[in-house]
Amino acid sequence: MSDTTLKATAAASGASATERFLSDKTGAPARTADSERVNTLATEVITAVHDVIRRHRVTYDEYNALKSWLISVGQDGEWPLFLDVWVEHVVEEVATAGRRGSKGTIEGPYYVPGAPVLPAVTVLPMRDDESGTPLLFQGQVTGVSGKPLAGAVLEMWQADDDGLYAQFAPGIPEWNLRGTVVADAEGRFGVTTVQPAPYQIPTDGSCGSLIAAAGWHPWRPAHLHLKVSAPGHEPLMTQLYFQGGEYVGDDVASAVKPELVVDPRPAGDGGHQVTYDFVLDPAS
Ligand code: MBD
Ligand code: FE
Repeated sequence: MSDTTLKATAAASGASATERFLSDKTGAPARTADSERVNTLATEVITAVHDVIRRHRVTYDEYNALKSWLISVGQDGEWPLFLDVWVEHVVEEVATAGRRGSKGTIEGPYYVPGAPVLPAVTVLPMRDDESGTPLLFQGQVTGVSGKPLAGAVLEMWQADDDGLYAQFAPGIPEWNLRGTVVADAEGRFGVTTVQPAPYQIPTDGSCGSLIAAAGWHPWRPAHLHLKVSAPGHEPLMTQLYFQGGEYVGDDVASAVKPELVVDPRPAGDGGHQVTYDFVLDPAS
């Protein structure tokens, strides 16, 4: 990207991600937790922090650096980013441990409900001059018995060829590379899109400064996000990655699983093509 004014700054994408989380009912804080549960979890987290301080003889300078960093995470709006990158994958692991259908993975901070509704064979909304390798992504949604699921819906969202997400980076049409695809009566779909680029955590905010200070890297491998649902079934939150792509083996968000890595083949028109089927568990 040549025009640096079009870069997604930490403060801009963080503010959007925070706003999105707060306005999404499914993201609202659980109000049902009983005090015994809160007591257990809060006590164990705080005790784990005490253990680290004792084990590493944490100094007042380090304590104050932590305090100012935590304040800046909130000021930058980067709590959704921080939590989804470094914590969510374990929550997802615990939440889906009993599943028999397709593996899922984390949602991340950039899902937006209500993307344009599209037919089973479709093109994701994109700019006339959208850059990137064209990708035909097709497959079928079934239950664990193999029964095709009529009425399956695939919500898709992804970064563009610059690694940027519509609604979280400036200058991109609202629903670019976002859609709600309604599969056909056999649960089949065929979506034309472009291959996304790897995603870089903003380097100018508090998550970026943690990454730099710790000597980590800020990258997620290129990925497609999907939320697949069908009546009477557990929704599947997942992502697909590309075989041989950068950072597939070293995702900053620890969200890659072997079952989620696809290997698109040349489609003949200069684009690529991949088939991936989704198996949904029955609603619990
Ligand atoms: C992303 O695009 C993403 O998917 C996650 C989990 C975290 C940050 C950016
Ligand atoms: Fe993402």
